[in-house]
Amino acid sequence: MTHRSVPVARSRRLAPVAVAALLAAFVVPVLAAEPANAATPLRTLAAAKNKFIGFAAATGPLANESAYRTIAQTEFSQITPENAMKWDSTEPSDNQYNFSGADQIVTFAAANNQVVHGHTLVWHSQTPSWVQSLSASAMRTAMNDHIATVVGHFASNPVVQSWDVVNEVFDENGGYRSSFWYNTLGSGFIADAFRAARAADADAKLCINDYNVEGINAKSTAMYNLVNTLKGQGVPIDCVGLQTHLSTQYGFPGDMQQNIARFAALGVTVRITELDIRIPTPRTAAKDATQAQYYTNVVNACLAVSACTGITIWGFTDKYSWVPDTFPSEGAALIYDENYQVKPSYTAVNTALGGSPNNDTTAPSAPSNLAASGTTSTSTTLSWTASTDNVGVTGYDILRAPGTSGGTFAVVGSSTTTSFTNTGLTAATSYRYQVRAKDAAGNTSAVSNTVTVTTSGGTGDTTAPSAPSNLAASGTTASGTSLSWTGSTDNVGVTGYDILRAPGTSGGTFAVVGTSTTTSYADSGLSAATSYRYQVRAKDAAGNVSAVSNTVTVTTLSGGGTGGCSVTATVQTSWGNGYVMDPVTVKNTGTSSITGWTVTFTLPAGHTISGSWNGTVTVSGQNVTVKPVGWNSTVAPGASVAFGFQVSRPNGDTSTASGFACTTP
Ligand code: G2I
Repeated sequence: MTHRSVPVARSRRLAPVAVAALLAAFVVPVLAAEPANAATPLRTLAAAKNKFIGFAAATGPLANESAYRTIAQTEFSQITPENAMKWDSTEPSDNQYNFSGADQIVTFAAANNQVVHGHTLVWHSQTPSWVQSLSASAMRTAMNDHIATVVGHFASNPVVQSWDVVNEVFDENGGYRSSFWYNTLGSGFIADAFRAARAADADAKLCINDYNVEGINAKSTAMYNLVNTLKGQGVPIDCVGLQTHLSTQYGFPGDMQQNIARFAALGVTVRITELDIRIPTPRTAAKDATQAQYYTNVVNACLAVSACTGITIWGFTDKYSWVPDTFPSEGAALIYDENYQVKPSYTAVNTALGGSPNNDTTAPSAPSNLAASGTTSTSTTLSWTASTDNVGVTGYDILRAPGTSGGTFAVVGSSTTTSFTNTGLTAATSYRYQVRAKDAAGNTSAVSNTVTVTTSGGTGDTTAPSAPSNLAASGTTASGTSLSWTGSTDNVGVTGYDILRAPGTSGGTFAVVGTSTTTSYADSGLSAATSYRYQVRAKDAAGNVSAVSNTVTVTTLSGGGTGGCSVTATVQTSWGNGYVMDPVTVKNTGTSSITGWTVTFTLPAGHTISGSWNGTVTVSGQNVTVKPVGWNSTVAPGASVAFGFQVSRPNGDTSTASGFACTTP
């Protein structure tokens, strides 16, 4: 059977559904025609745009959780096995194949009219050690056998339509990754793998897949050049996968659409293969909004180029995501939360695909079990059981009325979690609280039960806060340092911290040098190349003072020397009408740390910058100025940081940017 038969089979299966929907429109009274849940499934919207929308499936929840299965089949038209088709799953020992997880996913997809993208045949990760230590000829044989058997297992199944043949073969600078594949077989393993996959399945679409290749940069340009070369050599390569593991802290790759378009111009299709957008946890409404905008941008970039065939989200629920395991303080990268409730990022994807989930008029359920705890003379902490909603709860209003009866409830705060601490209360006073939920469309729920709180007397407290702990220093310069610590707890609430400092590494006296109402403090005006010791202690409203924290010793950097910098620019790769300069290395040539640097250079006439990374670029005529992006601003004496950029130039012009100079503030 060929893969081409699938769209035919699918449209045959869909036809009766469309007819039923049409009939329903005639028999249902007009006012009730719009269902309460106005969110059209993503797969319906994507199909209307001629794109697939998929997710990476984990075998455990797919087998065991009905909430997971329901979303998987309702919202998505495509599945990529997150781990089940990797080498360590399919061939853990030489010639011992196991397709249990892979078959489970393909069976689920077939039952739900979905297609499967195989991931991944040749990768340096999740490949058993027996493969990694083979000789060159044995490794080549093992690779060809593996591809023939795994691709062959699904070749006659129309559900499995495409494969990631090679995965992550480049390093960040656009060189080949120094993997055991490359180190043993040279770069020829890539073409060999594609030929073996084509031999095993004449119809499957064969892809190369990588991360950090969403925008135009040195790595995506290397991928572009390789695809171009392979096509020229007649190697069977059909598609490029942009993994798209983004983080809101690094900015959105604004040239993503342009990058997709340049691959399309090579005659390959492009897939967004592993989309997730992580944020620093915990979630807030503002971070959710930024993330939603990134999801919108990715969908729009794919919609804008017809050769972009669709988008696979790497999971769909924050309950199962690789992100927190790899980036411990980041996560919440997906479009459903841990409780399978849609997030603003879901609404963003749905809207970008042409849906109108915000036409929703269904209010969330009322929050329940509102309770107060930890009440002091000035504050109380509320918690409640979450509401549910058809398009997702976006937050809660907290309402308060004075006294134990009468008066009016007014909003005193909001929360995106199911708890809230209300501060600034008056001692020995009663208040009533309620909460209500809101959804993305602005619908508001009924209020929860009412809870009455009476603050404590506010006098006579003699309990000191606990001592602050984990005091640590960071970002030390020649004249300053930043302290942070774990907060204290207290029966009536911590009001602030004293910061104490003693001279030298021992002896002397600790004296208060500042105060903070947060758990951090920046000390400045220090002497260069000098040691200091710090401690912090907590205070409460009644004036009780805690024991001091641990002591941290800080030695400032040597100063008084000269700060200075040099710049060295390298042409990494060039082609007929463009080139990449990377790395452009900025070195601190002075004897003290520098904060900030400015590189200037000149572009020949007709040259324009088409992409850059790790630098903030401003262009005036042919004069270019580059400053740090933030993290690469401070450079220690003798150390270096680097940035890179890509230039478009007239065909046949072989000149490159020149006149590089570096200055420090
Ligand atoms: O790292 C993110 C992705 C980058 N591109 C290639 C993808 O294949 C990769 O996916 C992740 C999976 O999301 C993780 O689930 O690949 C990881 C492995 O490199 C997967 O993690 C593995 C854990 O490392 C194993 O300990 C665990 O047994 O998942 C396995 C199954 O849960």
